Amino acid sequence: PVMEKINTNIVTLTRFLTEEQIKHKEATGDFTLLCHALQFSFKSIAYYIRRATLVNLTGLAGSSNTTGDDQKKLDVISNDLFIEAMRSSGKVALLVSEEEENVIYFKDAKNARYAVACDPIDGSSNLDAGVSVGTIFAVHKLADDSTGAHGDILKPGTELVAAGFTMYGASAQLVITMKGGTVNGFTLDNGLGEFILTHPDMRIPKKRAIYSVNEGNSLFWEDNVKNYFESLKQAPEGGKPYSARYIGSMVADAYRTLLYGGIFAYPADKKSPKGKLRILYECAPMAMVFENAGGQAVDSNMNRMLEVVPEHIHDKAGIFMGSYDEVEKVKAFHKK
Ligand code: AHM
Ligand code: MG
Repeated sequence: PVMEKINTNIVTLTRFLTEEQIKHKEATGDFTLLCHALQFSFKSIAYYIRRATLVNLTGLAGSSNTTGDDQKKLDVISNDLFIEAMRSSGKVALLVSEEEENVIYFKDAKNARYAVACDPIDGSSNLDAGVSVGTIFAVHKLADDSTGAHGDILKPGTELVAAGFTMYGASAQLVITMKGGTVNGFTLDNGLGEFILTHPDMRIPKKRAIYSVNEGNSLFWEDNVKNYFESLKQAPEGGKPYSARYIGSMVADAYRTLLYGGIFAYPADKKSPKGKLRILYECAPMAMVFENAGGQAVDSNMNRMLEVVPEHIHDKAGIFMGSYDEVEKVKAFHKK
């Protein structure tokens, strides 16, 4: 009989984090603990999303179910789960969430050295249709003399110590990168309850004929943006024009772009002169992932996305990110 070959030497996220910590002699273990708290929040959000339709979690918060209990929309639950995980880790001094107007300060976390920004459920307009959504996160270190202040999070992406995102799709995927490091992809094995390293050292293909943008906004695009996307639809001699792929969840469009290559964009336009996506917990962490995987990310002014500094925590930017060569093409069109 043919026996299934079982890999007994799997690298779980827990093992990966432990090995990373050992590599850094100066590490105190605080960052590892913070990552464990992140890991737990991803697992629990993934769990609730899987059960969403079954336990009546879809729909709007604030409405009541048949027994009169308040229903909690997944957005709210995920935000609460994330905040609680960060608070209870004791390692986070402050948190910015897309779902919270103001910065949350964890005053009880006395020796906390980190500041975190997150979008607990990105792509939530897709939730009720069961289309992939995910969590985006970005981790900064506090300034040496700081106990946690606004300025610890209003920093450029170049200062990030770690960033990444999850995508809750056919399986839950986690993509994570650390400062100056590689990009690693994990898949949640539901049976084991562990994230398994399935995509070590992810590298984005140098180019690929796929573009991902909400073309419904093209009426409002500036000419250079229009011209760039129009150029992708011109078939070269004997060749094919680009394929269009747009899910409308940044995490899912980004994950595909990371694996297959191509371009993802949400440009600033005449209707939204500052773009739609948020710098701290959407643009910067994605830019860090894409750069560390060998790709590029720029804003609508063609500035390196990681160097953009927000003035306010929920500030937005236009974004183009993807394969190295594709972003070069975008830049060339903006010089014309
Ligand atoms: P959200 O954080 O409220 O879910 O909004 C962000 C989402 C991104 O995931 C996605 O790239 C974009 O909004 C889609 O916007 P649009 O529907 O305008 O194409
Ligand atoms: Mg979002």
